[in-house]
Amino acid sequence: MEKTFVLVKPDGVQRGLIGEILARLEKRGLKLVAAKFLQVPVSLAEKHYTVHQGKPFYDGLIKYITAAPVMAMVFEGPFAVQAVRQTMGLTDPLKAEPGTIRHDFASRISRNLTHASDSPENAESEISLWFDGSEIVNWIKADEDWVIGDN
Ligand code: FUP
Repeated sequence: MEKTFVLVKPDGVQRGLIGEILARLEKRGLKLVAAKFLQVPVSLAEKHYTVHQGKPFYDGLIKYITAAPVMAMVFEGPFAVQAVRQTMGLTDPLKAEPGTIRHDFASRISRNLTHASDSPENAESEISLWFDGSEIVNWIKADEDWVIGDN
């Protein structure tokens, strides 16, 4: 089953939106398989955002993501990467569709509340960057067949 990495960024934590964001993903039928609350060290932030190194917004991005605690999570489900990205909405909240988290709670790209992996390959590398294998919990959710079952 596909896994994806999700961060509630410092603005989401400071604004008390961890529960709201988690609830939307849970209600969508995604299964939480790992979670931790942490203050991100600069070294981890730099590894996570290595593709953006050298871009004009890079220094500000590192400052933002390390400024206050984040909630890091792994969700699992069929097409989890696509499903989570859809629930988050486009990176720029002004372009995100109504009903998405970024549309409903944000208005600036620099304070867009969440991160979610953009491909299954990046999900795998982000999950192993942020979590030890032993922190991923393999469990069966009671309603699984009714939410994601095949016919
Ligand atoms: P996403 O895949 O949605 O995490 O978005 P990107 O990897 O394109 O960008 C990562 C983060 O950089 C965004 F969440 C916000 C920030 N960013 C800016 O601040 N300005 C930009 O022009 C692009 C991205």
